[in-house]
Amino acid sequence: MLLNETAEQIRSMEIRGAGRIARAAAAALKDHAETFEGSDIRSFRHFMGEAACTLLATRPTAVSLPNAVRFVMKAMEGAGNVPEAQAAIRRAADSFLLSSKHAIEWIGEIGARHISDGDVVLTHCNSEAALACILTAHRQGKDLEVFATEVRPRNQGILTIRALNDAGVKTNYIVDSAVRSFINDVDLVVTGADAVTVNGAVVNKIGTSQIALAAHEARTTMLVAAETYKFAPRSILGERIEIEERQTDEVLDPAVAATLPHVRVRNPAFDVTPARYVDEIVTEMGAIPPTMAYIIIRDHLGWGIEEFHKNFE
Ligand code: RUB
Repeated sequence: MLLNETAEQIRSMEIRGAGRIARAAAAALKDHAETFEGSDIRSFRHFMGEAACTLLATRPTAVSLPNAVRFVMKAMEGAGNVPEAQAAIRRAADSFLLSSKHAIEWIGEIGARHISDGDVVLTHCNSEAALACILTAHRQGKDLEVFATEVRPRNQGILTIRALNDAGVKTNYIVDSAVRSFINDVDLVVTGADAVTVNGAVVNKIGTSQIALAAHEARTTMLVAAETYKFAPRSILGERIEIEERQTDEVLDPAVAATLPHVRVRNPAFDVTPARYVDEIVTEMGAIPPTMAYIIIRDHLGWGIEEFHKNFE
């Protein structure tokens, strides 16, 4: 697929969810590299650099996107000519796609161990990683019941209930505001993440922080399922995660909005759940307390402060 098409599909949310966005970007860079005609390595680097910028400009919040782009682009650093650089990009993209697939499988296995026979699990939005935990537990023969939220305004909950229904999981579909009414019937909340910052805060679909708060009040366990490439390296410099604010017509019909001149519609797509409301983050490296985020960023992703010093020099 052409790079611009992938970028448009991410922008329009035809491709959505942090993991899928990252994989689509890695695959797009790989395909794009093959379309280069010429033999000048500097032109090739420029060609790929522009592609990377196009992908990075699609949606601002999911850190999996810059992490995937950086992983693929970094691979060509040592290449001396175009065929070498193309091969390096191909290898890096394939390796990212494979490790992302394995990460989801591992998260499913580890997350499923947190789910017991007879448990009631609540999930929010449509997260591959969170669903992997639930569906793995279901495949292991555990008798589960799920509460899945609607996820206003884009209704990603429909994707979730379809996946659960197709797998034969007993599921309750509720509006977002009904979470607190049902939280005492729930044993475990499992959501995904778009980003995890160095202080263990989790950025995920709008509404996640309210759910975490309700879970905390009810002493219900809150798990976040997230591949390590959702962890935000630049948060160790104090850089904030930008919360995407989407078009207002997703929330209110423009014809109605036009009759309400004093009303401003707000539509943030994500929110931040502080680490203290998250019991564990289930990654492919194991389930960790959110306060261990720095270790993942430094030791696993390889981003100590030294990495930034290089760029300051
Ligand atoms: C998707 C969303 C998901 C995370 C994790 O938001 O918030 O919970 O991206 O998903 P949107 P996954 O629909 O706006 O992209 O586990 O699939 O990466």
